[in-house]
Amino acid sequence: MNKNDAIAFVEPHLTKQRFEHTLRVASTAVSLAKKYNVSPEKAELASIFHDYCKYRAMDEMKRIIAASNLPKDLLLYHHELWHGPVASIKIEEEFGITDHEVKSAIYYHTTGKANMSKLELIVFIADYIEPGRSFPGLDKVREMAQNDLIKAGWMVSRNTIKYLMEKENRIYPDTFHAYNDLTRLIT
Ligand code: DGI
Ligand code: FE
Ligand code: FE
Ligand code: FE
Repeated sequence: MNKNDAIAFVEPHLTKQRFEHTLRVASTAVSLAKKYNVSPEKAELASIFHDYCKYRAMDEMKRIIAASNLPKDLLLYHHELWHGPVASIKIEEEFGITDHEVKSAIYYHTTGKANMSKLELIVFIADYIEPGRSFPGLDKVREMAQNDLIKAGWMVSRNTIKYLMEKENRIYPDTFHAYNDLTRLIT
């Protein structure tokens, strides 16, 4: 699928702000992809669709999780964790996107996971550092993303867990698996 078609499919499902976030994630991911020898086309496609299901009704997402081979334990955690896995299913059903690397980068963009590919890391990081985001410590992650993809991914993972613990939120196992695996790789 080409970029313009993908954008046209996604835009009506998002708010203006979320759509603009999506375009910024895509350009951030493409530039990281070029830097780290990953397919820029795959990085762009995954980024354009990463938040495709962000605003689906909770009932619809629940139904898709129940009826597909997605892990049922997702339903025991916050619904914010559902939109990536659900999008990975929907884009194949609706648009025939079967590329496993692209689908997986979309699937895991919120939590990460153990053994992330470069493409998965790029979408995970680009979602966090795109130029519209601002929070303390972000510039350090932006700088690291230019030097070391693994270390930058580790920083995203660590910051996310710190933030969730500060808010006393529950943390999905894949979120910890990402952190543990990346910590192993950087030490
Ligand atoms: O969709 P975006 O806002 O662009 O970003 P995202 O999909 O990466 O993250 C959405 C939210 O999910 C973000 O506030 C962090 C949160 N999150 C990530 N891992 C976990 C989590 N929330 C809970 N409750 N548990 C997690 O393990
Ligand atoms: Fe998201
Ligand atoms: Fe994210
Ligand atoms: Fe996003």
